[in-house]
Amino acid sequence: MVENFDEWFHDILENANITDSRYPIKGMAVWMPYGFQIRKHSMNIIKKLLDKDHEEVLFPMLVPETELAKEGIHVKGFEDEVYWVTKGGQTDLNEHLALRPTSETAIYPMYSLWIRTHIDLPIKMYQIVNTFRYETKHTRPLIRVREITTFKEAHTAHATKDESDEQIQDFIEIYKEFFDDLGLPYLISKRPEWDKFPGADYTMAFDVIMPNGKTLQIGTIHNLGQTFAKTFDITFEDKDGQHKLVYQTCAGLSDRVIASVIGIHGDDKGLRLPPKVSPNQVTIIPILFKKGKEEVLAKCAEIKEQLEAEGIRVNLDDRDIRPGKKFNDWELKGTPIKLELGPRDLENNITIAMRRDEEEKIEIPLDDALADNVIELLNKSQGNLSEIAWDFQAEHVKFTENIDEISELVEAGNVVKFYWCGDEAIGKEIEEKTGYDILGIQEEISEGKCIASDNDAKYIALIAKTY
Ligand code: PR8
Repeated sequence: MVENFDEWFHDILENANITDSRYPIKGMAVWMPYGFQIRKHSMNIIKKLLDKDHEEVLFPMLVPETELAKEGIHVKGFEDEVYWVTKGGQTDLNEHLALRPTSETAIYPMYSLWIRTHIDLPIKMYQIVNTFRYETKHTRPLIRVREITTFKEAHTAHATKDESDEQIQDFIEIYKEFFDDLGLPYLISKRPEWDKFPGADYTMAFDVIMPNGKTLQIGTIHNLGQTFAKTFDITFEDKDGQHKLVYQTCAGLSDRVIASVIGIHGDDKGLRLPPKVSPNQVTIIPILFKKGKEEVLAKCAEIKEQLEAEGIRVNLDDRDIRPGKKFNDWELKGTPIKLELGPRDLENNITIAMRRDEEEKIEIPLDDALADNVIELLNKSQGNLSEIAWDFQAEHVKFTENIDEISELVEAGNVVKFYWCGDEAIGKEIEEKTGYDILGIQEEISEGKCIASDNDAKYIALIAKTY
């Protein structure tokens, strides 16, 4: 799998019924039923987290050209990626309409109307929508798509810069919690100046290391300062009667999150889904013989009911096919726990539980404690997947003080930590010399020398091969 991760990833999407990429537009795929369920459960987790202090809204998908063009730096960053609607039926439109590549230019003109005084602040809104980016880099299902089907974008406005910086920290905490629920490890860094979001003062990013050693940016949080406030005239009357510009932030996640759940937890047999996002947390597989068939099936149905009553998502696979085939199917689809029940188990009043993340089989009594026992196994499975993934990350982040060593380390599948002075020209030189991307700054330091100059080091930075 590690040797040929891209092929593994491509095959699993099809075999596990996640997406179908045969839709006849490049970079746009169909969410298949099983994939759709994973998407739904992960979306529900982030919604719940955001709902605590953000309001969900829904803006139109089309943005007038005049609005999109208003913010110079922003539009420059996206101009090559915008799809345009230029006709309504046979009629050429007077004003071209952009399919949102992201929604700053749709939302902020409305913020300008809504925000009047300090009482209206802060504003914290989010929407989950599809966005469109005519990506020129190699497209890959879920990872780099042209229709981002599940773009979770949050947009906030504040009275002070401090509040906007605090909001960045809040988003970091929310995203951590979200990724923790998916068992995903992450590297957080402040993107270098040349790689920040178009129009942002600074960008904080979450990256994961995929099994092939390439990093994938799975979430970004941007402090927009007052750039958009100036462009869209978003002002408020403060307590002192003065009219001031707001400070803004935005943050976004996409289908890439699902790609990393699939890639990071998967193994040679297929998916290994964390219980919190798995469509079925438990799959019951009856072992049927002619004799006692009805009894076994009836017991399986009873178990299903018993577990569902405790809020567990259960699937009873009563298809008329060999049990071996069912085991393989659910191994491929990554159900966290399989419960096997045959006539002899029924006699002994037990079921055999198999965790997808471990080989061992466990006997569980079919009694009142069944649901509790299953929940305990689900929790262990969730924790174990997360631990394995964090261990993998820890083993694949290496430090060096020698620039010539970077290539060897990255080619061996690592992300490399190094001392950097923070100078943009030196940073770009490092990228050019190594052929990799500086992900960003992880922490500030006050000792050591820059890896590529005589300057004192100011930061520990990360460099990697990126998707
Ligand atoms: C913003 N505005 O837009 P961002 N395919 C899959 N995932 C993608 C793609 C793509 N083509 N492009 C980006 N992403 C801000 C924040 C509103 C919300 C994912 O930020 O351009 C990446 O994981 O950084 C990225 O971190 C996230 O969307 C947000 O996109």
